[in-house]
Amino acid sequence: MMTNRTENIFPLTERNAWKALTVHYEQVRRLQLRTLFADDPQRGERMTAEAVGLYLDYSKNLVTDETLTLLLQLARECGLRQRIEAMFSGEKINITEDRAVLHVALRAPKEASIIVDGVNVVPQVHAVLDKMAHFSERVRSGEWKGHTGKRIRNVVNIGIGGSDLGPVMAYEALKYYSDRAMIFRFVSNIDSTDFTEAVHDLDPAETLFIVSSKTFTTLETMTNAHTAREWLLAAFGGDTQSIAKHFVAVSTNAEEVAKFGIDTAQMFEFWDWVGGRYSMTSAIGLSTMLAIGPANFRIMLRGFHQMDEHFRTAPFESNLPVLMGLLTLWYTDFFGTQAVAVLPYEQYLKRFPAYLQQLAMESNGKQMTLNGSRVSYNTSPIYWGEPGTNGQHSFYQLLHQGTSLIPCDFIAFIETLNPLGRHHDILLSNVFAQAEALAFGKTVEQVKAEGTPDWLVPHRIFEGNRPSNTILAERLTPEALGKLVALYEHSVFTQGTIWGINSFDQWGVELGKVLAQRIIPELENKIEPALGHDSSTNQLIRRYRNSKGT
Ligand code: G6Q
Repeated sequence: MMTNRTENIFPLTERNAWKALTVHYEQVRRLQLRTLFADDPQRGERMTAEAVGLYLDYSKNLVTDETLTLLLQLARECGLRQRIEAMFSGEKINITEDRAVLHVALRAPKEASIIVDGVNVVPQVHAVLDKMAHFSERVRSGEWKGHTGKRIRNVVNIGIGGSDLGPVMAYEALKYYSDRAMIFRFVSNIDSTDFTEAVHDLDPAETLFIVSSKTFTTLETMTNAHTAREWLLAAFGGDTQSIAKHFVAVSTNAEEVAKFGIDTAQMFEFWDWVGGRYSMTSAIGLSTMLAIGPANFRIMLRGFHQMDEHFRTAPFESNLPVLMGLLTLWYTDFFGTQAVAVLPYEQYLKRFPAYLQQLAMESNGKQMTLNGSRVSYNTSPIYWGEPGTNGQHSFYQLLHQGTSLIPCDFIAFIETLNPLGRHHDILLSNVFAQAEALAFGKTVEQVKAEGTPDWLVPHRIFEGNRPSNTILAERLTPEALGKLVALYEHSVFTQGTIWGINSFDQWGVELGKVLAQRIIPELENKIEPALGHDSSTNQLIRRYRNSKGT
């Protein structure tokens, strides 16, 4: 039985730095970026930080040196340093699930030692990585054959949430490095369209399914996995021998894997101290490894590890995840902003915002502190975005002239992987221009000077003063992707630590799942069920039953 593990956290709003920030906010809230830049010509060079090959320009934020000093003081008062150590050393900081939080162990070098419940987990991590590498090589080389002797050309990952978003994002992000002779698909949704479309043009004899599920009990994943099993068996006249050649599992639950009919020798293991949304560097990354090969996968892990070490050891003043986390907190809690736009100017990162949605919002979308009392301040903002320049032609209107203040993270790479004429210069000129336009806008005088008629002037003003970070890296490599993901993981950790919440549970997704289980038989029963929901839910159920003619 779990003991009472609430933690005694000193109230955030009682911290000296928080109180000082409250006063300070009143003094600086009307500051203009135009003035800040005019008063300090070095600002754009000074307010930058660079580590492990990532360059962060945070000068276009609504902060002064004093703001940063107070935010950094807040991080110290909240014990961020100790919390980082607690995470890295395997303490059970996920108190509501009584678990360690050790995604950093997944990318630790072989010689490292991280102890959980008296056991060094690093050798286990490397043993699974080796097993994944061996398997990936066999599939990629064609040595691993399907049931009829054909080589595997298609890989379908079946998983959802943390067992899907990381693999999809990483596959898209690293497509340039992937084996183009192979097809990768990702099935997550319980909506049958997802599975149907994913396999409609695939030959079962050439298709490998990876059933990725930490628990191996998730309704969507198990339903899709059973459908996949039927699809395969239908192609092979019901011969269950075929399953061994076409199904592997990634899970922590060997018992359920065996029950499903997958030999546990074909199971790639991970552990309860890996949270779903932090699992892309575990065996959940098997599809990534199959796509880009074991060597590139290890390079990606190296990138993660470099950022992990930076986060753990760099002084907070120059610590990229700490700075980004604190800036997000500054806007969320003092300016009352509710969103962060993540805008990668890199087509391969098109699923990165979706990945961050889960990472940030499932981690910090909480209202209870670690000691079980309700917070009196805002926690996670909404993370969202689209790759540039597409977003510019749709929602950027609101970023520039809307009534909401939305801090933006621009992400760009100096070199493109696909040089084509002037494309990359134009792309990069756009990212720099957007950050400039948001920060400095366009004044009445400027608009008038263009000869704009008076009545049109108000519509064409850009008030500016809209904050952004710009993150620049050299080139989108597996290593750079690792650094970028770890940057956000640790920024989210920084925010959650200061808010005093548990960033590693997700009880908020439970209620809907339970209610759906109750409704399923009410939709399927041949006999009209007695419905005990509210009148709206009852009516929706009746309407569906009547229409489908149950
Ligand atoms: C992530 C969440 C959640 C989880 C899915 C899939 O942090 O825990 O998104 O990854 O619910 O769970 P399984 O891997 O157990 O199927």
